[in-house]
Amino acid sequence: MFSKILIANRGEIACRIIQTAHRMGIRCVAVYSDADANARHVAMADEAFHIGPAPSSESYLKADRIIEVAKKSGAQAIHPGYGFLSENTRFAEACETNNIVFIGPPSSAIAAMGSKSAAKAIMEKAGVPLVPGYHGDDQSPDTLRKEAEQCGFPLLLKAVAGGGGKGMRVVERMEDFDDALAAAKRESKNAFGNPDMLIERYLTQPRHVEIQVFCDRDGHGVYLAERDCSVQRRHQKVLEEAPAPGLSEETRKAMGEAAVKAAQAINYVGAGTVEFLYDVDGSFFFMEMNTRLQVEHPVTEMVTGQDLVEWQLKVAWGDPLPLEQAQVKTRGHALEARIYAEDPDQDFLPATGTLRYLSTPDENVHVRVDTGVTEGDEISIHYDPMIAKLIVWDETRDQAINRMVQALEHYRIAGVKTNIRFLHALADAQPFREAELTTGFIEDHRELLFPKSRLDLHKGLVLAAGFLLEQRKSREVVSTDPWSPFGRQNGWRMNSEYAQPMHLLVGEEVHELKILERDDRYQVMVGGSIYHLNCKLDDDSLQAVINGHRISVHGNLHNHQLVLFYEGDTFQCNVFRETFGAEELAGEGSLEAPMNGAIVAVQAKVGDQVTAGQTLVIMEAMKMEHAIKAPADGVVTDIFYAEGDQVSEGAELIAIETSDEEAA
Ligand code: MV4
Repeated sequence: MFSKILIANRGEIACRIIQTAHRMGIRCVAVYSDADANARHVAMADEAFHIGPAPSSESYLKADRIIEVAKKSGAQAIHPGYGFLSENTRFAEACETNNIVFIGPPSSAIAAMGSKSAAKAIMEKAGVPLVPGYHGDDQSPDTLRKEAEQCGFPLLLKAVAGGGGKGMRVVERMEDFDDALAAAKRESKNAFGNPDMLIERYLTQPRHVEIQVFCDRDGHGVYLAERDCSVQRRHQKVLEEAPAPGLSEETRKAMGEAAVKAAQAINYVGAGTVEFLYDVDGSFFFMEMNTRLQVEHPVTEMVTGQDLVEWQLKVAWGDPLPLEQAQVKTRGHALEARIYAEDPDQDFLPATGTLRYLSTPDENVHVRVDTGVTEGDEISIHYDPMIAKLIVWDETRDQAINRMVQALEHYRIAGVKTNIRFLHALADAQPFREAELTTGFIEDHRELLFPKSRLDLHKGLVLAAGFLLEQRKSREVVSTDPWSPFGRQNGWRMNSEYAQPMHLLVGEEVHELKILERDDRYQVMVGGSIYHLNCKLDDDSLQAVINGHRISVHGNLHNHQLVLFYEGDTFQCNVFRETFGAEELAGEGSLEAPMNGAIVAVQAKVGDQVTAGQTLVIMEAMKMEHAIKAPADGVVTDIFYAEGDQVSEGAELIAIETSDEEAA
């Protein structure tokens, strides 16, 4: 077996590969860009080499540099993961030329699947079912028109050079054909540099069912069941599962055997995926073959009990396949949800930022988390916005769905927008439970997938108040005399009729709460209602009883922004500074901007002697003003911004030399 391999990738897949390699006693070399110097995959590897700036075109796609690192480090093989160089024939060839094993298929197999029409011709010859249509070289409009007539309508024009749904066009009637053809050719020429088209009968309600195949160097092939990846958004998979619900044993076998034939037809070696369109009547048709390990491979691992990365390493080393077809068994049901940094409410716009709070569900036989990030990491614009894959397993699909819903509720992220709430709604949606799996699922069920908040406004505000009050209490015990009922600051007294006001900003609106505390219970008045609140905070976990209903939430307070996590949903608010005393909120005493915002006023000049607590700069963010105050007596030595400037969270606004420093 290899003793040292290089992983030419980053993020969760690099971590995933390192994990198996280490379990097998193989040393791992990582590569990283400027943006990933402190990334998890670098920390996990035995050694790591810097390969360039953050953009992948200057780092993870630099084939020559990566091969150089492999040689320098003595790695015997390169695992490309998925994406980046995984399906790059020249890279696979370059590995071969440099006597480094490419952990993937021969470059010829990658090349064979590069053109849709060539792939279809190979599959036709191998006896793999194809969607009826035309995939010939003759691209004259007359021939295409004739073929269209023969194919029937509706039909689909697909770019020969396309992939992932790009360059496709549905044509409903012959009258529309010429215009559609011209437009599709133009588009494909622009997008792929190749205007050639193929014609297929258009299946209106297909499912995406794919077979995991494996071949060894002796030409033996097996299939490891199938995955249903029908739930997609703009050709991005969202939820995947294994096995495909409702697939008969006969179809599974026929599809599996067709997939192995497809792989063998191109002398495949290693892990591959053959994608099929699966029609309502149980028929299936070859769509394309992916010549790499796929993102969604864990669901196959969960139902087969096999480690596909281990299989890849063994096959690349030249070992025979670990199992024969008859030994491949599946058990139970697995689901995978892709957790993305994106905003479902803004048409899934990719989100960036710092994962300032990250708490994941416990892993066990039912729950697996594949991720490449840890708390404090940055989700940047440079790479795919996937934060993690959440994979669950149970004996039945219905139980697996329950596991997924529960695990999503235990996945808590603050600092970056995510699709967790959307995934929760999706997994929990009745049509999904009923396995109504079509490629149009998300479009067809929008009303179910963007539900209203699971916490109504008042409950959210009351819980927020409870969290803030309890957190403050837990901090005060340390700093003040716990025996004195009047030892607390800000005019807050226990056992009095004095109602503490609190102002919380939700969206654009400020809500005033009035809070009475008596015998460790609270009465919270908000919007004319009174809530009886009893709560206990343990670290970030709040157990609250509101009017006799016990609810548990988790919370994270950062720079006045409070996020509560409840049943896969979040409730967010901003805490007005005057709600609490000056010392109590994080960031106080710092001369950094507590959040992104604008400078409203600068109230000091360089050289000014200032005293502790004196306001130096006023910022505005999210409709609130924030005073940046001197943490101690001192002299202003520098001012970095002026009135009207926009500043980012964490930016240093002003520098002072404190009297202490002078003395020292
Ligand atoms: C199709 C089809 C219907 N009929 N081909 C989309 C991606 C590309 N690889 C193939 N795709 C499709 N090909 C015929 N003849 C519908 C799709 C399709 C689709 C397929 C799988 C998963 C999601 C999809 C979403 C839209 C369209």
